[in-house]
Amino acid sequence: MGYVKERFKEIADKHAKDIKSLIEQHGNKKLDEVTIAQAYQGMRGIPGLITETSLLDSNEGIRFRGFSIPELREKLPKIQDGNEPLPEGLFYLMLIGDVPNHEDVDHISATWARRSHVPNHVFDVIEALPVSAHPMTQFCTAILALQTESKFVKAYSDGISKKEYWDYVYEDTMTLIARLPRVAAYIYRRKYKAGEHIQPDGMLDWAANFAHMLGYEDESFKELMRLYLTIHADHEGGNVSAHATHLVGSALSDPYLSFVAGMTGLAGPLHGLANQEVVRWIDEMYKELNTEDPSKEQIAEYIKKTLLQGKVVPGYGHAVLRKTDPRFTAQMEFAKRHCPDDNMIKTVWHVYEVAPAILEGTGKIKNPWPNVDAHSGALLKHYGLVEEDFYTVLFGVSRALGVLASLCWDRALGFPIERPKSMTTDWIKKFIAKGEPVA
Ligand code: HAX
Repeated sequence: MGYVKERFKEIADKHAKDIKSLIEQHGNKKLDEVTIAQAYQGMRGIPGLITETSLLDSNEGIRFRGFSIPELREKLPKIQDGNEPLPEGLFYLMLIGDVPNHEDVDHISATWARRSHVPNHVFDVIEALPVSAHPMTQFCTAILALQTESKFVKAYSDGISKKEYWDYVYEDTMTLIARLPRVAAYIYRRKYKAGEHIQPDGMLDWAANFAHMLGYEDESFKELMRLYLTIHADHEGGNVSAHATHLVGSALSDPYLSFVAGMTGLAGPLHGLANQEVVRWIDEMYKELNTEDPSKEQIAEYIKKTLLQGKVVPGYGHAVLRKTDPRFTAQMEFAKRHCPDDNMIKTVWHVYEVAPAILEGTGKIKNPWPNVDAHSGALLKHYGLVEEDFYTVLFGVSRALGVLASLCWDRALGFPIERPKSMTTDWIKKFIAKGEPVA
């Protein structure tokens, strides 16, 4: 057993004991009341999930194990002379709860490099799809094909004890994360680079190797990938990709099956597909206005037109956040340092100057500020990764870190199958009439 795994087990056992006594002493204490509106409107704000890896504050944004994104950029290990955190370090932090040192990060990097070999049948499965299939469809299919390697499935059918579930979920997690960049890069090169694939470079860190396999050797693009794969990793437990992974995992579906559920959710335009939609929206604006340098007035008119057409302005709004997403700000800072003169990036900043007031003016949009997806596409375009259909796959590779670290915790803590109560509208009406729950 690697020492990170041993450390995880030790911490998880202690935490499980804490939770047991917490439930014994305070299990009947109420967290909140649920309203009828919440039941109908996407369960907003109902505190009903435990996710240890990160916590979202509606004003401050995400904190991973208590650390904000600016703090992570400062504290997590970097490569020599690098400025951006290594995603391996964030994974360690989410799993163990402490900031890792260089040795911890090297240990994870080496484990992932060692396990990164993707079996041939996975490529065959991808090849069986038409090249025109959306990259997220290819990605999800490939994850299912990888599932033949699940150690959890084998151990479960061999009849392991409940106490051992975490062990095999951990093993599957490490192998799956190790293989995702290879699979994602394969899909990219297949779809957009005539199938000219690039072999992995085992000397590089996880993010840099991913950039290399995609075909981007620019050092600052590798830095962008380290930042990108860190900041997209987790956003507490209620978002669609995290919640879906957790829910499916609660049925003891293995990490591959659980993660693919998260990814099919991430592929929705109100969630992870928004990064693709932002770039398309800007491109359409350029085309319609016949300029790639629209004024703020022109952008404002275009936003109003989008709203009048009954469409969403992609990259703006959030179910929980009520201020500018710090993940947007981190990308803006990166762009200011590396590519402040890029045209589309300047448009993103101009949209940021005018959109919030217009969105707020509608009186119904609860958060008029940009989310993570408002910025990422323009940065990727700057480095030549112009194929926006692929952006959600990048998001998915990153999201694996958070949702799979959480899945390890779910099994280590012995969380049961998830099964909230649902009602019919008829039940709700009877409840309103009687003022108390009805049979
Ligand atoms: N443009 C236009 N209308 C918007 C809007 C936007 N950016 N954001 C919210 N609204 C609308 C909603 O559609 C809703 O309209 P109806 O009452 O007519 O149905 C109303 O404002 C109230 O919505 P809300 O309570 O403010 O927002 P929700 O919690 O329901 O939805 C969303 C949150 C992120 C889905 C929403 O803001 C949205 O659709 N944004 C655009 C798509 C986007 O950027 N998604 C990515 C979010 C971040 C993420 O998960 N990344 O992966």
